[in-house]
Amino acid sequence: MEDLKYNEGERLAADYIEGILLPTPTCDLWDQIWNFQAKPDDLLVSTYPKAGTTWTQEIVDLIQNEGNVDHSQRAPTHERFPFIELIIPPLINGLEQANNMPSPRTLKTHLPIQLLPPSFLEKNCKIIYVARNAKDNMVSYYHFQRMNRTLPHPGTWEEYFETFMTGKVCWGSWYDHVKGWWKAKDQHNILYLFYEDMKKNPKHEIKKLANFIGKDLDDKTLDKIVYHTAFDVMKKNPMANYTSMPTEIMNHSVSPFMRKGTTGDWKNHFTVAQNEIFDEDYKKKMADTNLTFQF
Ligand code: PPS
Repeated sequence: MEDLKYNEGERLAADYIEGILLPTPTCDLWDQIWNFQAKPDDLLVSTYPKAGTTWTQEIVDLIQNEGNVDHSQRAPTHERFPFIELIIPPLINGLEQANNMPSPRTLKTHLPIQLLPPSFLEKNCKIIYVARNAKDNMVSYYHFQRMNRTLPHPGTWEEYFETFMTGKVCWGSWYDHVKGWWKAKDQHNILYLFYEDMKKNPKHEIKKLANFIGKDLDDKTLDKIVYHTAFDVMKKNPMANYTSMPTEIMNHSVSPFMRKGTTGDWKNHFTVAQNEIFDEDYKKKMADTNLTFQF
């Protein structure tokens, strides 16, 4: 495998596309990404980074396979589901992967709704959006930026707390992302789910996903999917835990991709003062939506 085009200790740079920070190689191919041609039978898993994408992808794969666990072992997550705007030269080109994949395709994106390639909505593709409460999402993203060299270094937790709240992270503001997709869900073919609901009642949410995908699964298959997509099982699954990524990209010894997989870990990171500042700011930023979260 060729070396990444940056040196030990360095990170990929990031730039802005319409005010949204994205890794520079993604910005460099932006015209091609924007003009991506979705097909009517594409299924898209869309999330803000660290909201439960990988978990949802594994569930979706097992629903599509009707619980065939061996089939879900055919390749690592990032090969089974092209991540359309992920460009890490020369290792990964999600756009090419998607274009070369036979239909029906299941794709991944973290793009905010306004940057979604228009063909997805024009072709009325089914889209699954998963949202996670901002505090846990922030904590998870912080640890991910520590271990992932294709994203900017997060700095200290105190610094990151500000960076996240001001939306100066890759893929932009959490607040705008979840609100934008929430607004879009009523006009398009979008199933909007929550990480916290999936944690509380996985079988119920898996059933919702199966219905949306158009699969009628029996109870035994649903139970099998619940088991194989539980955090502890996925953490040990080399095809789902991102350990197959080159260490130049993800260094699991800094922080594992499958880190905690819980709701409420923010309480181990936020100080009382930070929590007050956060809540105050959150109220203002979320005043214009009826979207609510469980913390
Ligand atoms: S990414 O890089 O944006 O695709 O990351 P993403 O998959 O969205 O989010 C990673 C977080 O999801 C947790 N995770 C899970 N939680 C519960 N159950 C299962 N099966 C599961 N699989 C992954 C993962 O641990 C990350 O959250 P944190 O809080 O960091 O542990």
